[in-house]
Formats: sequence, structure tokens, C-alpha cells
Amino acid sequence: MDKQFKRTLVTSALPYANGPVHIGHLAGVYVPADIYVRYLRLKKQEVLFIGGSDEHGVPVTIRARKEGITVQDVVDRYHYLIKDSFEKFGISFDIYSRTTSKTHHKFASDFFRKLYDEGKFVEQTSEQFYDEETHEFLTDRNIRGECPRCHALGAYGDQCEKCGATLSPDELINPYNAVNGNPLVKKSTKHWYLPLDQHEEWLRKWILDDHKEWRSNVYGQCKSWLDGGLKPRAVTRDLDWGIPVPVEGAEGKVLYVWFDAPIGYISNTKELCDANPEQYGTWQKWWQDDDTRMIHFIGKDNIVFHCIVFPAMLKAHGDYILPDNVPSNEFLNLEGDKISTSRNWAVWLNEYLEDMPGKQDVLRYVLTANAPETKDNDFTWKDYQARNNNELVAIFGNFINRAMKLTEKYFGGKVPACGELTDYDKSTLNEFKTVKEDVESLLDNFKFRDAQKQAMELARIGNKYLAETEPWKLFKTDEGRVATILNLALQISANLAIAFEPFLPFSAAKLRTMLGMESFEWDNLGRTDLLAEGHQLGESVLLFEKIEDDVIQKQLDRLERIKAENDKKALEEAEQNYKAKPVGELCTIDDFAKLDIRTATVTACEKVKKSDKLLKFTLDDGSGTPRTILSGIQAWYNPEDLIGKQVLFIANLAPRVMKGIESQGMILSAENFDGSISVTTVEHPVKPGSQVK
Ligand code: B3M
Ligand code: ZN
Repeated sequence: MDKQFKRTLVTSALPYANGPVHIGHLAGVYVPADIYVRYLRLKKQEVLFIGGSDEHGVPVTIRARKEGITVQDVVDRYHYLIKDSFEKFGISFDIYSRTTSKTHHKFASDFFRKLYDEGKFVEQTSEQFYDEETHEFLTDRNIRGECPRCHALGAYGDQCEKCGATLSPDELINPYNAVNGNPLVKKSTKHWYLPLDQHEEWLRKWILDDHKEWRSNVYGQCKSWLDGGLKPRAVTRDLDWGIPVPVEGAEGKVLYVWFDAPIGYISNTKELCDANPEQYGTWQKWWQDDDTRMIHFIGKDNIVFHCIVFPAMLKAHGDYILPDNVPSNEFLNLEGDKISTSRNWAVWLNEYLEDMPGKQDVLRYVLTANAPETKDNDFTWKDYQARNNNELVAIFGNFINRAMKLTEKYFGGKVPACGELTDYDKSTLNEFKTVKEDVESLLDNFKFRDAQKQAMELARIGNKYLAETEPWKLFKTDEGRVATILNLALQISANLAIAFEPFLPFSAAKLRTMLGMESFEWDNLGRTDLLAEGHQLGESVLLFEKIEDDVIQKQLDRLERIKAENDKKALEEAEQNYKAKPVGELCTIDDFAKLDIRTATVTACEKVKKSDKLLKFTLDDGSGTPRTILSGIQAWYNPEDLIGKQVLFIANLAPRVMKGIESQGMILSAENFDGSISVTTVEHPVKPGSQVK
């Protein structure tokens, strides 16, 4: 950091209030942001941590329609659920508000109006998809159709969930209204656009030249947006949920959710500061003073909005500072599959809190240890269990427990005197003295995963120290030596209470209570006189508990059930959306006559060795010589069940060798909507070899 700032404003993405929050949210945004602010607070810096729910946009309206309740009901339900989950996970926001608040509506509306009055927008009329029956323009998410890439049915206007392609509604084949299935027409409508093209030049310099230190995923995404050339972006929408566009003649239009949501960071700051001016000062101090450093914590799908669109809005307005850094994470997957709210493929925080009471820190620990900082990462329950049992319990917990218990046993729970240090003691102390600098520089650079690993090194050092000095064997012969060892072990424990406060706040607090530590601050880290001789320790409790297999199995079973439900749903959906393929190019009767299609009776049928697809048919085709045909339908048939059936086959297809066997023709089958295969047969038995015409 070149410039010295006076204070830091930390924002974390405002989650959509259209469902509960899950581990992906926590790992990607909220745990890292919380670690960072806790660290700054421990360093006694002036910091503000702003959060809130994003309650506008289409997702909440879709949820409301699906459940048959009002949009306000939806956002009320999820706002409080999300807020509660964050609180219980110790995400230490200074404010967690919402974008439906009065303060926000007014603030965002005024912000738009100022830009509008100063001519900072361009007006454009364009053709948008429209439902003539419901008289509404449809937003991208409400338009579905066939994916132009993978041809999955039911892809969304902004994305295909099957192949992951980013789409625009214009690309969809046969677009329809996602809510009622109506076909759509194009109709023209007027909107206001933020002319990002006019901001390109300063954005290029600001990001590409002045912020080379941004994470490479963030920098890279910005660069590719900028290199692709920025285009004007609509900041209004035809929708009946949101902040009305404060311009005459704009009835039925609202601010685009991505216009108002980031302004939510400002209005939430204002709400907090207005209510507590003595404690926090003015909101302008946080947003309009060059001495404030602003950091946005977000997920990778939000990069363009925070690095390009929002800065352009702030710049267009003119009075604001710009973010200093935008640490963005990649995605966390769950057991190998993309986390998905609509497919219920997630570990929901509210459910976790019920299933694993008191284990918030375990999840915080695992999510940071596996944080998707540089690439997508996977959460698995097995890894969760292993990290808990092998690291938190076996190393951290074990060390603390030993230090506490031995002090209780030998010294009545009072910190014993530190005598002369051996070389081994000194080398142990040297090892842990560098930890402060290491953790600090990693945290300053938003490398939370490595920072936590370094903090864990402290516990490893302590654990090893007790294992190697074995004070329990020495008490009878050398009480003074035991006192020294335990004194050092307790000093290391006190260091752990400080180092882990940002990462595992609940466990660190427990540990502080156990140690009876009154003051703790980051600058004390590395000191070996944190607990005075004779200081009375508190009661010792277990910091972490082993997690048994059956607990993990329950979670795996739950996911298994969800997978089965999803497969069933996908099948039902495919059946509903099924449309016969358009008829192919016309052919003549002569073309057809070229194919010699006949009937035959299956006399034998077996699986082809070393193939999981092919069945080998032996057919009586009426010629007197058995005919062999291979067919890739093993997945759908028991070979024995086919024996005796009459099937249709192409008799004059050129033979082909597969797996060393010559296939003399092709058995005709129908492919069902779900890809399954059904062999064709005849209504009444006919003589083998009868022709099909
Ligand atoms: N609600 C998108 C999301 O949750 C959006 C973030 C807004 S941050 C201003 O991914
Ligand atoms: Zn697709």
C-alpha cells in the first residue's frame, strides 16, 4: 500500500433476498470480509463493515410467483433469515440493512435523478421481448427457450444452467415466457443507459495501469471487458418491482437492480451514520473523503458491476471515492457439482446451524482452508470431517486442552513461573515469533487461506512442543522445568487466542475466557509475556469435538436424496417440454425403397464382452443362415428379455466390425424424450424376413 489511509470501508455483496444463504456465499464473500474487518479492528484501525439484502430485481419476483405470495413477503422472509444466519456465523457487520428501506429508495432515486439532470445518461428505444397476453416486457431471467449451444430446453435468457453458457435472450431458440409458457413478440420500449463507452478511457488507466495489484482473476476479467470495448448499459427496466424511475413519462419502469443495489452500500452507510453520528461520523466521511480506503468483497460473477459499472456511476456523479481493491473469489462447488439455489444443491446456513449446533467455527475454518481464492474449489463433507478431526481437534484443541489440564493438575490453574530456557525452548519461540509478520502480510494481501494456515502453524508448534518435552513425565523429578514448559505453552495459547480471533471468533472467545485474558490486540501477537506468573486461569472446556461418521453420512444421504429428486424433476420437465423434432428434408419413394427393412426373430442375445453399450443379437431372418447384429442398447435391456421378440432391421446396410465382431445390419429403435431406447417390433407375428414397406 503506497498511500496511508485514515480508515477503511469494507462492503460485502448484498445477497438477493430470494432464498437462504449457503456455504458458497459464506466462502466467497462473507467469511473473508469478516476476517478482514476483524483483523483491522484488532489492529485498532477505524473500519466500517457494510452489508444488507438486495431485495429488488427479478429473482425475488420469480420466487413470489412460484410460491403464490407477495414479493414483499418473500423479501421479508429471506431478509430476516439471511440476517439471522450471518449473525449466528459471527459475520460482524456494523449494519445489515435492506434495499427496500425508505432511506435507500430515496437515496438511489436522488442519485439517478442527479445523473439524469446532468445529462449523464443516454436515452434509447429498443426492441424487447413482450408477452401480448399479460402486457408485460420480460426480463432476461423470465425468458426461457432452447439453448443455442447445447440445445437443452428451458435455458434462461441470461444463462443455460445445463452447459453454463452465458446467453442473451435473442440467442434462445423459440423463446417463451418462463411463467406461463406464452410465446413472445418483440416490442419497442424506451430506457436510460449509462454510456460506459464514454468512461472507457479513464477506466482503462485506473484499472489496467493503477491497479495491477488486484487479484489476477479480477484484473483479467476487467481487462477482457475493457479490451472487448464497453457499450452503453441500460439502467432501467420494465418491471413493477423496484425503485420507480424518477422521471416523468417513465411509468411502469424501475431502476435496474444492478443500478440500485451498489448504491445500497452508500445508503446503508448513511442509515448507520445518521443513527449514530458520534460513533461513526458522517456518511460522507466514508464515501467522499480521499483518506478513506474502500474495499468490495464479492463473488466472481459480480466483478464487472463492481469494477466497471459502479465506478462509472460514482465517477459520473462526481463526489465519490473509488474502490481501492475488489477481492473477488471464484466459486465453491459442493461434492463436485455447481451450487444451485434452484436445484437445492447447497448446504444452507440455516439448516447447518440446526444440524451442527455450535459448529460455526468449524465451517468457517473449512471454508477458509478451502477458499476458492484463485480457482473454483470443492466442498466435501469428508474433507470437512477430516479437517475438523485431524486439524482442529487433534492439533489446536489437543494442544490447548493439554496446556490447560496440566496447569490445573500441577499448579492449581495458576500460570507457573518461567525459568531458564533450553535451546529447544528458544528455537520453539523463534519459530513462532515470525508468525505475526507472516499472517499480517498475508491478510494485508487478502490471502486468507494462507493466513489461516500460518495461524494454524502456531498450534502445530505448540502441539509439537508439548509432545516433545513431555512435561507429564517430569513433574516428580523437575517441577521447575515443568513450570517453564507450561508457561511457554500458555503463552503460545494466548497468542493463538489473538491470531484466531479473525478466523474463528467463537473459539477464540472461548479460549480467551479459559485463559482469563483481559486485553487482546493484534500488536501483542508474538509476545511471550501475555499471561503473568500467578495469573489464575479460567475453567477449561473443549474447544472442538470430534465429528463421527454417522453425522457426516446423514449429510451425504441428504444430498443423495436431493440428487434423486432433481433427476426426477429434470425428467418431468423434459417430458413436459418435449416437442417432436421438425421433420427433416423430403425424400422420394425411391430413396425409401433403397432401404431393405425386414423383420427377424431374436434367437439369442447377449452382452458384448468388454463393452458397456453393445448387445449382440443372433437373428432368424428367414434366410436359413443366422444373422449377427450389434446394437448399442445395453443400458435399456436385459438381453434374455429380448429373445423370442420380432424386431425390425435394415438388411442391406453395409456390414461393420465393432469389438472384433461383424455387425450385419441395424436394428431399428425409437429414442424417447429422455434418451432411452425402445426396440421396434410388429403388431402380429409374421414370418422372419417379411419386408417392411
Ligand atoms: N445481489 C448478486 C448476487 O447476490 C447481487 C449482488 C449485489 S452487490 C451490490 O450475486
Ligand atoms: Zn446450454
